[in-house]
Amino acid sequence: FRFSHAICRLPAASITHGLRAVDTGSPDLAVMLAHHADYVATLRATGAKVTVLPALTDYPDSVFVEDTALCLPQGAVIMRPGAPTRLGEAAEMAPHLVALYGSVRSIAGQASHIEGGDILVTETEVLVGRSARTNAQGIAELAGLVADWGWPVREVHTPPGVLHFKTDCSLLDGETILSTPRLSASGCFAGYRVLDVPEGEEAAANTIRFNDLVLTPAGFPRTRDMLLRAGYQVREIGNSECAKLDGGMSCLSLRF
Ligand code: CIR
Repeated sequence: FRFSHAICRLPAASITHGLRAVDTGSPDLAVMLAHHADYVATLRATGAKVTVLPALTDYPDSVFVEDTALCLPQGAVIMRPGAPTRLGEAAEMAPHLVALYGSVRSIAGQASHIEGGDILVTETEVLVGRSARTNAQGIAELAGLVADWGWPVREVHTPPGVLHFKTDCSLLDGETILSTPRLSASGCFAGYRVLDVPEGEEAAANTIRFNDLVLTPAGFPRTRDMLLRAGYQVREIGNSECAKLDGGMSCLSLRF
């Protein structure tokens, strides 16, 4: 959870065509841009260098950069998104990661699909949730690519009907995970300290610990108060527009 860099991408006007499980209305670009600027400023306030890439009109969901790559201290792995409309976003990200890391590895198997939103990196392991976007082949290929960097990969399950594994959980520090009760009940976090978000605030489970701060979506006061009581420094960021597209705090950046 200590990072020196982040990469974000501005949302494009085509964001109104972004993927969503349930249509709850069109996202408002101006409001999303204001939330995005607040998000970027908050990451920068921790001292990190934050690169903001230009909008990509051809890819409505490209503001959700997290799904395009996995960034580890030793190197980056370019993903193969399972959503056909998002496949091309990975290649758009690759040169930026090559510039920062020197080289990158890539998920290349035609049958392999994996999105960064399904991957939670703790201090000791990489957890990958199988989901509608991430399959066994993608997970197996990732495991092979990061083994010589010393990272064990453990396959877990994304709850049914939930977009990504990390829609329902986040790392708060070296040993603590914030989770929805429906995910933690699966037992996948045995050995970690787990804080469950209160019932009715499931959407607050997608937070990020970024250096000294925990960025949470605004509008979930019981989760905020629980985190404050646990001693975390919390910053609430507006997420109303990204939420219409099933996006949250983690989706908006690559962190390394
Ligand atoms: C999608 O369905 O792919 C986007 N509308 C939302 C992606 C959210 N990304 C993430 O959770 N990492």
